Amino acid sequence: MALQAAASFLLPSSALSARKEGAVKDSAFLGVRLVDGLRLETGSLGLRTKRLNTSSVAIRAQATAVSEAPAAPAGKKAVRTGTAIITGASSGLGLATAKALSESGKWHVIMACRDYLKAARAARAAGMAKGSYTIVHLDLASLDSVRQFVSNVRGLGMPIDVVVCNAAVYQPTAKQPSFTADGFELSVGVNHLGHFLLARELLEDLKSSDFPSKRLIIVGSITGNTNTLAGNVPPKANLGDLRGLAAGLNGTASSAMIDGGEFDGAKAYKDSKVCNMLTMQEFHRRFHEETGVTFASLYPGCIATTGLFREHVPLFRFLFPPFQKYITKGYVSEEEAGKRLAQVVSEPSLTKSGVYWSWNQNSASFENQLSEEASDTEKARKVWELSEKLVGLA
Ligand code: NDP
Ligand code: PMR
Repeated sequence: MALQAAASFLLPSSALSARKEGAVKDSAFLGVRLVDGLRLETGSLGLRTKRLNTSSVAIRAQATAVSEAPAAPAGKKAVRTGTAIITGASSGLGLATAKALSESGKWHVIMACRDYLKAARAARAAGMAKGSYTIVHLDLASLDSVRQFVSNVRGLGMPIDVVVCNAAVYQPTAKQPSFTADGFELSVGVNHLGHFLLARELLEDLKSSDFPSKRLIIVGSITGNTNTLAGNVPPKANLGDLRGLAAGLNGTASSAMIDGGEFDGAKAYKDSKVCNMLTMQEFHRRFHEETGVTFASLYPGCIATTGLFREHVPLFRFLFPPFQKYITKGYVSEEEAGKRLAQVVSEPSLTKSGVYWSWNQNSASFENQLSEEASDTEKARKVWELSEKLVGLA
């Protein structure tokens, strides 16, 4: 009952009309299994110092030295400070994870953000120690920016031990698609294609890292998984036969949607999350053995208060947190979610590759099952090959 009452407030009107028209079966709501779901620091990192091109406005500086990792017990080899790149670290989950890692004293965080000033203010407001992070400009809505970022980060001369593809946009109320600089529909362009190029480029750097556990993490979500109640809230993720992706998602010569259908911002986001989870597994199959890199994805819980919902209607933003707290009980705070993602970055117990991590009500991590589509190996291969073409790698 409570779920049904909430549905009328929380569901997008398109979804409600779809229900009325019978396009969505009631069983989709009730008959499915509920699854719980940059001046540059050098010395203490043991880095070579490189002279940076000061004309580049893309790299900005944080001063002072990086805190040392705690001394290792006698007989054990000291582990150096790790370096983790986190995209979209200026708010929400990315910021909370950057804070958790920075506070551990064991990590230097490269905050890969599109808005330098916002990221700088956010890091300061979160109380992150000055020397524990570096902000480097990255706009995932531009493949040129992704390539420039890779070059700038390499210019820092730091090792790259962990990469977290976290940034995302969600446009549930958009009537028309918007596009990246390269002409891809924005949600899939930023959430998937920008990250795909970034991850492919940085794989070499991860491979050459001497860190005990190097990792590439791509944030997924329950809402892209149709084996869950949340994943059955319309519009449901569905990549179809990938005809829209194959045609370039440009909304003119082709559809802006991966499946070739009519534009729907909420579905585009969920489709992008399916691509994120498929990409993680394809990386695992192609590169885990050869590189020793751990590839992982996760659903951190419903962080109902983040900026992800900034484009949603005010009533949704008002009701969503209490709905998730008291009705679905899927809510987690930004702080808790940040600790979860920080575990996937650094916990020795979460070294297994190819895993989609979730947490139970006691906040214990477990290996979760992906939906049929999000674990379809043939689809993963096709998404990989089409994405390669779109970002200019094939
Ligand atoms: P936020 O909106 O708080 O964070 C998103 C981040 O992505 C922001 O830092 C934003 O930058 C950045 N970003 C957006 N567009 C670009 C771009 N073009 N280039 C670079 N950075 C960009 O949302 P969340 O913290 O909730 O989302 C983080 C991740 O968690 C996403 O992958 C999301 O799918 C996932 N997730 C979230 C859930 C939730 O309940 N909130 C649940 C499951 C998964 P800026 O600050 O400049 O806007
Ligand atoms: Mg959902 C256990 C049930 C559950 C969980 C864990 C989520 C998570 N949601 C659940 C159930 C429901 N939601 C139900 C029953 C409804 C109908 C009332 C519902 C509705 C709903 C809407 C309209 N939920 C939403 C929306 C959004 O716009 C959010 C979204 O899809 O963003 C893409 C969302 C979410 N619900 C979640 C989570 C984690 C989200 C947002 C984030 C995401 O996947 O990144």
